[in-house]
Parts: sequence; structure tokens; C-alpha cells
Amino acid sequence: MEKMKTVFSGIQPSGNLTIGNYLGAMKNFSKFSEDYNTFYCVVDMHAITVRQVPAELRRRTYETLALYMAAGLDEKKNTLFVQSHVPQHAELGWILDCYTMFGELSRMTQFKDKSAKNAQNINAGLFTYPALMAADILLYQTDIVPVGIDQKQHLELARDVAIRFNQIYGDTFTVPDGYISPDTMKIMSLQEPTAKMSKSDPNPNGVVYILDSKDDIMRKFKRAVTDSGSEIRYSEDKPGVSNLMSIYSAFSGKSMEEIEREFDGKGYGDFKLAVGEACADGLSKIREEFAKLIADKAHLDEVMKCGAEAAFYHARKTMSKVRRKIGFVN
Ligand code: ATP
Ligand code: LTN
Repeated sequence: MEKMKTVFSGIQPSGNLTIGNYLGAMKNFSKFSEDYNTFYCVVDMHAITVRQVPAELRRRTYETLALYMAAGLDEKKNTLFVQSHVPQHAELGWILDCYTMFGELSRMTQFKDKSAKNAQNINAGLFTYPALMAADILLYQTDIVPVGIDQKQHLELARDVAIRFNQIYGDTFTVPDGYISPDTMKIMSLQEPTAKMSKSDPNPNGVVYILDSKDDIMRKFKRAVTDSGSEIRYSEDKPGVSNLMSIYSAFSGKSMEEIEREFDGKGYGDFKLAVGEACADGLSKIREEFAKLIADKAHLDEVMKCGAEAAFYHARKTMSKVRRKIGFVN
């Protein structure tokens, strides 16, 4: 029988999760639960590359785990865990730092963006972030990594590092592939449709959070920036409308052609209301589930503990191979 393939992904507990995180990443995670060996991680060590308030980091770590579960990830079918609970991430992260080039890291656009935004705290971790991400992925011999398009560059670096390591030491790591869903790979800000919707955006009107109330969701979509003209059409010269169409399509299951037909002859007002409704409906079940899960800390602690134990087992196997190949004394 063919070996079950492995899927790994992570989300930082660095803010309230947005529909960008949901549609671009989280919603795809559950597609793999049945037929793959899946690891979904709350990457708290990545989050501290930007200064965090300790109590908020702790709260958001629980919330991100609860959102994984609320979005449909069953803890019995998926390994759900927190990065800092499995020490091999830090261990392999350091090792891979030594196989990742300064020049490669200097080219990372996320580093450039985040350095510009955090000019007072351009720390070494922010710079070596992609090597830790490579460690996350390679520790589990991952085949597939579902992410949004903004992570493509980091993923390619992880592949390059795996290939480099394998060339030096012989086959050690599986070389991973990305899984990037073309329709939702980059959800844009509702206020600035040429910029990615991001949990750290200082303008809250452009960002729809998974846990927003229906009123907030409707208000944000009503205020969404559209384009000149009045047609509902998917095209490059209509970034505002096209973004809303992507969101509508993802929540309603309708194709772009169906949406264009549905709103033929209608105005932006009607369209924005429909998008808001579809989004609020799509998120309502997650919000309900989340409320139940977050009220039971003991259960979340148990899920984290079991997840960390399962992850540890796989991570340790890879690490003993890596240590031996490198020449560390056992
Ligand atoms: P930050 O704003 O703090 O940089 P972020 O919102 O980009 O964070 P991450 O934790 O870095 O969130 O990303 C988690 C996952 O969500 C990644 O796979 C990322 O590609 C995806 N993602 C984030 N924003 C979007 C978006 N607007 N559209 C599609 N996917 C997204
Ligand atoms: N860098 C990612 C989060 C992340 C990740 C990972 C994603 C950390 N480790 C491993 C996939 C696989 C981000 O900023 N979105």
C-alpha cells in the first residue's frame, strides 16, 4: 500500500484571524483530513518576531487552536498543536539557519515589508523567519503545504534548503509542494483592494475578522471600496469588485459567471449586501462552534497536549536522522 502523504501548515497567533486567513488557508486544511496525515500548528515562535503582549499571545494561541477546530478540523483526525511545545522546531530551525544563505533571506519580500513596518525592531528572528518555517515543514517529511500566495516565496526557500541538504548528506528530507487555491490565494483589503487583507492592518474597516458580528460584517461590506462604472464583472481593471466576487464565490459556491449573471443590471449596493450576507452566513457556524470551544480551556489544553505528543514522535524521528547525517555525536 502506498504511504499516506503528509500535510503541514501553520498560522501565527499574532492577531485576530481574518477571512483572508480563512479562505486562503484554513478552509483548505480540512480537505486533507481524511486521506492525509495532517499537522496544523499554531506558530507562536514565528509570532514573536514582532513584539507581542504576553497575555494576548497566550489568549490568541488558544483562540487560533479553537478556530482550527471550529473551522472543521477534528482533533482526532488531525494533529493540532502549538509550535513552542515541540522543541525540535527550534532545534532544526537553528540547524537550517546554517544551510540558508544571507542573500536568500535578504530577498524575502515579507522580511522587507515587515522591516519597513517595524523599523524599531528589525531583529535577527524576523530575518531568519523562513528558516524556522522550513524547519516546521521539513520536520514532518511534509509533501503538501496549503498556504496563501504570500507564502510562496518562503515555500520555495524551504524546498531549496531541503534540496541543498539532501545534496550534501543524501536523502534526508521530503521536498514539499505548495497547495495554493487559485480563487482565494489573495483576499484583498476592502478599503484598499490592491493591498492584501492582513490581520495587522491598522484600518479595521478593510479587514473582516472570522469572529466579527453580522452587523460588523454587513457594515464593512457596505463600505467596501468598489471601482468606477457600475458593472459586476471579474476583471483586472476592477480590483475592488473582483475581490468581492472572489469572497462571494468562496462563501456561496457560485462561479464567477453565475455571479455576473445574478447581478446583471443590478448595482453595487445590492451586490455588496449579498456578499455580506453570504459571508456572515458562512461564518456563523464557525462563530457558534468557537464560542463553545473557547469556553472549555481544559479541553483545549488536552488537545494541545495530545497534539504535541503526536508531533513530537514524528519530529524526533527526523531529528535523529538529521543529527546523525550532520555528524553530531549521539
Ligand atoms: P500578518 O498580517 O500578521 O502578517 P497574516 O494575516 O498574513 O499575518 P499569517 O499567520 O501570516 O497571517 O498567515 C496564515 C495563513 O493565511 C498563510 O497561509 C497565509 O498565506 C494566509 N493568508 C493570510 N492573509 C491572506 C489573504 N489576504 N488572502 C489569502 N491568504 C492569506
Ligand atoms: N509563515 C507563515 C506561517 C507559517 C507556516 C509555517 C505556514 C509558519 N510556519 C509552515 C505553512 C507552513 C505565514 O506567515 N503565514
